Amino acid sequence: MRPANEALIVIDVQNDFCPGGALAVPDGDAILPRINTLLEEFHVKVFTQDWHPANHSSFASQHEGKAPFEVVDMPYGGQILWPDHCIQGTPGAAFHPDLNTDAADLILRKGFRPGIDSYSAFFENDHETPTGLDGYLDVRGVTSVTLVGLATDFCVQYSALDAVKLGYNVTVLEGACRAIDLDGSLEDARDGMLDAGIVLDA
Ligand code: VGL
Ligand code: ZN
Repeated sequence: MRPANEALIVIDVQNDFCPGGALAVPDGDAILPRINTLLEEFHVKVFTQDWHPANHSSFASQHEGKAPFEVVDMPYGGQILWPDHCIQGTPGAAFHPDLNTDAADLILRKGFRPGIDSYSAFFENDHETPTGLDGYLDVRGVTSVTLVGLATDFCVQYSALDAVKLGYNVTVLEGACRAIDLDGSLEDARDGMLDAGIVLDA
C-alpha cells in the first residue's frame, strides 16, 4: 500500500469517453485493468464524473451554426464546443462497467452548471469556482495526488495543473490515461505539465 497521504484521482472513466461513446477517446477503455489494480494500492480514492445538463453551454448543439470542436468566447475565456456528452442520468454518463466503482471513497461530479464547463477536478473553467475537492483532500491529510483517466489533454491535464497550484505533489501515470489529441493538444499538455513540475510516469 501507498502512504496514507497519497490519493488516486480517477478522471472521467465514463461510457461517453470510451469507444462507442459520444466523445470517444481512442482506446479509452484500454486503461481499465491498470486503474483497477491501482485502486488496490491507495488509501484515498476519488473518482470524477463529468455530469452535464442536456442544455450545457459546452455543447455545440446549444450554439446556433456551430459545430463540435469549434471554439467560442465565453465570459470565462475560450471554450471548445463538444458533441453532447455525459448528460446527467444517461448511460453515456455512467462509469464504464468494468471500472471498480465500489472502490471509490468519493465520487465528485463536475460540469453541472449550464453556463460553465469544468475540466478540472478542482476548479471550473473560470479557474475560480471551486468544486470542493481541495477541502476534501486537505481534511483527509492528502499531500500527493496521482492522476489517471480521460482525457490526458483535457480533464487530466487541467486537474493536474490545478493540483500543483494548490500545493500538491502531482504525478500523472500516462499509461493509465488516453488523450483526445486535437491539433497537437497532447504534446502541448505534456509540455505544460512538465513545465509545471508534474511528474509524468508510465
Ligand atoms: C472532457 C471534454 C469535455 C474530459 C470532458 O473528461 O477530458 N473533455 N468534457
Ligand atoms: Zn464534458
